[in-house]
Amino acid sequence: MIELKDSDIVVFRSLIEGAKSIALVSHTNADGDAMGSLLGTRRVVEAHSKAKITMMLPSPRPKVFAYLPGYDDILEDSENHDECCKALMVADLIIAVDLNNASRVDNLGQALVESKAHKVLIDHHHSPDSELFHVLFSIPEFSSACELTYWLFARMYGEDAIDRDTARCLYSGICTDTGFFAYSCESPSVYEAAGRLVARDIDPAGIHDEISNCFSIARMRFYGFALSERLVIMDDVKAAYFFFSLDDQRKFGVEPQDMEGLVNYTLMMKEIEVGVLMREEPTRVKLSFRAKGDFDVSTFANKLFGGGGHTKAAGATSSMGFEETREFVEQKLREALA
Ligand SMILES: [Mn+2]
Repeated sequence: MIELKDSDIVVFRSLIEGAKSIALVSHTNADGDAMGSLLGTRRVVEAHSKAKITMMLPSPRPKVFAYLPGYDDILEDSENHDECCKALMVADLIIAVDLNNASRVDNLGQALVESKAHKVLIDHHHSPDSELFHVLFSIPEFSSACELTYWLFARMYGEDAIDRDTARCLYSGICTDTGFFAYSCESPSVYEAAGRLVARDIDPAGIHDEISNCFSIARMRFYGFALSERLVIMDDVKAAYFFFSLDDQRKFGVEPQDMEGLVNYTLMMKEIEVGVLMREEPTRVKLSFRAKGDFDVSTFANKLFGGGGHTKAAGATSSMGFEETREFVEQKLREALA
C-alpha cells in the first residue's frame, strides 16, 4: 500500500473542520477522474464541515458525466467567471483535485495563485507545484485521483464516510483513468479500492454503459470518417496519428469530448507504439499522446510543446499552425522512434 502521511491527514482534517468557505477545483477539459474526484470530495467534505462549498471547473462540464450526483452544482468558469474567482478569493480552504499546477485551470489560475486560502492538492500527476500548495497528497503511483481520494478519506474519516453516491463518483474516475482496468492498474490497491466501492452497492455495468455506450449517431459516423480519412500510419516508425481540422469538426457537428478516446485506436494496431491525435482549434492545436511499451509520451509532449501528463497518456497545446504542427510532430516522432 502506498503511504499517506499521518501529519498531512491531521492538518487536512483540521482545515476542513475549521473552514468557513471551501472552494473545490479541477482541471480544464475535465475527464471522469476530474469529475469523480471533484464530486466525491465535495460529498465527503460536506459531511464533515459547516463551510459553504463551491465546486468549479475552468471549462464546460462533459455531459457524459451528468449521471454523477452533484453534477448540476458545478460552476463553469466560462459561464460564471466572476463568481468562480470570488469563491477562490474568499475561500479559507481550496482543494484542487487531479491537477498539478495553476496552468491546468486556465483562466482561474490567477485567482488560484493569489488567493490567501490554505491550498490542498489531491493528485497523481508528476511534478506538483509545491510552492502553490501547502498540503500535497500527490502520489503518481495511484491509478487516478479518485483512487487516492478513496484511500485518503477512508483513512481520514473511516470507510463509512464513503456512501453509495460518493462511491459512484470515485469508481467512475478509477474506470476512466484506467480505461476500465486496462492500464495504470499495476498496483493491487486499485482493485482493492474498486472492490470496496462496488461493495457500496453501486452498479458497475450501469456506470460502464453511461461512460462507454453513449455515442450519438453523429459521433459514430465521425469515427468512421476518422478511421478511413484522417488516420495516418507512419510507414517508417511505429507511430500513427489522427488530425482534425476545424472544418472536419464542423462538418460532422462533433465537440472535443466526442473525440475523447479516439486516440486509443492508434494503439489497437499491434505494430504501433505511439499514437497522437491533433485537433485544430481557432487559435491553437490540441494534442493527445498515447503509448504502449517503453515510450514516455509525457516527456515527449513536454519537450515538443511544454505539455505533460502521464508516461502512457499525455496532452499538449501547440501555438503553431495546424499543418505546421502536423509536420513538426511527424518529424519529432521520426527522430524519437528511429
Ligand atoms: Mn487523473
